[in-house]
Amino acid sequence: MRPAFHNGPAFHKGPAFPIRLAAHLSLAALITFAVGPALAHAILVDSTPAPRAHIKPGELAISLRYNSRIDAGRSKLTLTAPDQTIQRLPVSAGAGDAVMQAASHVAPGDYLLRWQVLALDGHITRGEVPFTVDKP
Ligand SMILES: [Cu+2]
Repeated sequence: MRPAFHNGPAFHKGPAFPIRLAAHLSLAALITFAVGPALAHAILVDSTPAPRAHIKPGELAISLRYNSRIDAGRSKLTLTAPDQTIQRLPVSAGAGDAVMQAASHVAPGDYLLRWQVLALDGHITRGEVPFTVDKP
């Protein structure tokens, strides 16, 4: 596991205690109705494109899979293009709510995907997936 995949611990210092407590209480209510794996903050376990992958230009289907369920609606994904412009990509939930999906159109150059996800335990994690689009 590359460190860049999971720099969540810094976020654990984030919200003040009462906010954190409230978040956990409301999430506990949600969890009562959830059937699923044990709670954990989300760690990226698989991605398309893979980190440092070289891919072809054109339509790109992005898929990020985590070790636990995430709230895609409160997670976000940005794509930094070779010219350093940053675009926020609309995301949707994938299989088992542990996958975040998006799409983009890419031309040759170096890109950086930045993800930030909210897991059901109320913790936010984030990371980066750099990749390169080769010339056709
Ligand atoms: Cu956590």
